[in-house]
Amino acid sequence: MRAASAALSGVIAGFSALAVAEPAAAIVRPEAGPVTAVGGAVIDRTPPALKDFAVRNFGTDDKLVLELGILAVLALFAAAVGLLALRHRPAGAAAVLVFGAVGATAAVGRPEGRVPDALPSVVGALVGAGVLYLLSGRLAPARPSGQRAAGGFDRRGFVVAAGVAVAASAGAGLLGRRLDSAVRAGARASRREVRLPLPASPAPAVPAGAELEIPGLSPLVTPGKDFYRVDTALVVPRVDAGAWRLRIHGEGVTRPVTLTLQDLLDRESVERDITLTCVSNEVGGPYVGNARWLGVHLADLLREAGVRPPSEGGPADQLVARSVDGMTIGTPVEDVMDGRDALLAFGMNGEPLPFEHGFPVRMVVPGLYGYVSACKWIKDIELTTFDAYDAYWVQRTWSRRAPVKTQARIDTPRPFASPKAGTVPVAGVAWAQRRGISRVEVRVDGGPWHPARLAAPAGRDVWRQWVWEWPATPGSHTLEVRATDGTGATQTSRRTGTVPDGATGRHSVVVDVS
Ligand SMILES: Nc1nc2c(c(=O)[nH]1)N[C@H]1C(S)=C(S)[C@@H](COP(=O)(O)O)O[C@H]1N2
Ligand SMILES: [Mo]
Repeated sequence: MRAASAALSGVIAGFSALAVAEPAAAIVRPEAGPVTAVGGAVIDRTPPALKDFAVRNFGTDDKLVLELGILAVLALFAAAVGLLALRHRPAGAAAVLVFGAVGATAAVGRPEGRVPDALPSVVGALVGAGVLYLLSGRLAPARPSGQRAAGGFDRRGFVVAAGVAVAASAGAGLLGRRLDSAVRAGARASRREVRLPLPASPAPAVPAGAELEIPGLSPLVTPGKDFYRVDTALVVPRVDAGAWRLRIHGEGVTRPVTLTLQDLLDRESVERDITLTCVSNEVGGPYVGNARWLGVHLADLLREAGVRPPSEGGPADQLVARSVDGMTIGTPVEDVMDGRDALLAFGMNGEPLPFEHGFPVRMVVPGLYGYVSACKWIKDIELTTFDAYDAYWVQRTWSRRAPVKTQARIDTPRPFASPKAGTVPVAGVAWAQRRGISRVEVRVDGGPWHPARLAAPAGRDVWRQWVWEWPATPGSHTLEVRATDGTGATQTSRRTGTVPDGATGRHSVVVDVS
C-alpha cells in the first residue's frame, strides 16, 4: 500500500510538472514544452529507416504515437522515482530535477532552440520536485506515539495532498490550453485576413476528360484535408502572417532582400497544378498529392536579388530554405531557375495555405521530392553550394539531389478486394513530374501487358489518371502496373527501398475474384 502510494506520488509529481510546463511553453514557445522538445530531439536523431517505418505504419499519426510513447516511458520513470523518494526524499526530488534537465537540454538543442526554451522544463521540474517532496513526506511511517501500526502512514493526509496536487495541476493544464489557443488565435486571424490575388498567370485549363470519375480512383485535385502531410513538426507552426518575413541572401546575392507577405501578394501571381511527392512514399504508397498552387515565381525574385544559376556562371549551386521550425531543405539553384514553375506558394486549392501545409508561404518545385524542394513555413533562403552545406535529411543519409521517379499506383481495386467476375475497372494514377506520362500498362498474373486508357493530360507536372477494363475471371489474381514517361522511359521493375533517393519497382495488388 505504501509502495503503491509512493509510485502514485511519483506519477502525480510528473503530471504536475507537465501541467505547469505546458502553459509555460504556451508563453515561451509551443515547441519548448518538454514532451514536444524531447519528441523533436528523438525525431532529429531517428535513423532514416526507422523514420520511414514510422511514416509508413502510423502515417500522420506517427507523431501522436511518439508522444504517447514518451508519456508512457515518463510515467514508468515517474513511478520509479516515487519509490526512490520513499527511501530517500531528497534523492527522489533530485531525480525529478534530472528529468527537467533532460527536457531543458532537448528544448534548447532543437534546431531553432534558444536559452529561454529551457524555462518550461525548469519550472515544471521545480514544481514536480516540490510535489513529490510533499507527497512522499505524507508517506513517512507513523510515529511510534501514533495510533497507527508501525509501517503505516497518514493515509488521509496523503489522499488529501494528492487530491490537491492533481486538482491544482489539472487547473494549470486547462489554463495552459487557454493560453495556447489565445496565442494561436492571432495566427488564425492573420490567415483569415489574407486576400489572395487573382492569378496574373492562371493555371492552364484542365482539358475535358482529365478526370475519369471512377469510384475509388484518386481525384485529379487532392482536397487540402486529404492531402498527405509529412514533416518533423510535433506542433504545427502557427505563424502570424503580419510578422512573417522572408530573407534572401548568400553567395552571389548582390541585392539581399527581406520580404513581407504583402510584398509577395503584390507581385504578379502564378497559379499552377503541381503534383507533390514524398521520397518516403513506398511503391503504391499514399504520400503523393496534386494541388492547385498560387504563388510567385521564385526564379524572378532570385534574379532581382542578383542570383545567376550555375549555368550562367553563378557561384551558388544550392538554395537552402529554412523554416520557422528549423527544417533545412536544399534545392539545386539550376532546377529553380531552369524555367519550371518553382513557386513560393501562398495559396493551395483556392485558399491561403492551411497551417499544416506551410502557412503563410512554402516552396513548391515540380519534379523534386518534397525533402529537397517543398519547404513549409519558410523564412529564409540562403544561396550556397552543395559542397559547403548539407541540409537536414542529407545529414541523415538521404541524397543531396532527388528528382521524382516515374511511378504508377493502382487505386482500385484495393488489395484483397473481392470483385465479381466480369468487367472490373482497374484504375489509378501515374506521375513523372517534368516528363509527363505517355503510357500506362497493366498485366494480370505476369501475363502480357495491356495498355490502359489514359485520362487527358493536365500538364507534365501533374499526375495522370488511367483505367483498364479487366475481363476478370474467378480466382486469386495479381494485378501489376507500369508507367512510361514522356521521354519514352519505362519505370524500372527493380525494387529498391525509399532510402536514399526514392523507391523503385512496380505496384501490384492481389485480388480475389468471386
Ligand atoms: N518546414 C518543413 N517543411 C517541409 C518538411 C518538414 O519536415 N518541415 N517536410 C518536407 C517533406 S519530406 C515533404 S514530402 C513535404 C510534404 O508537404 P505536405 O506536408 O504539405 O504534403 O514537405 C516538405 N517540407
Ligand atoms: Mo518527404
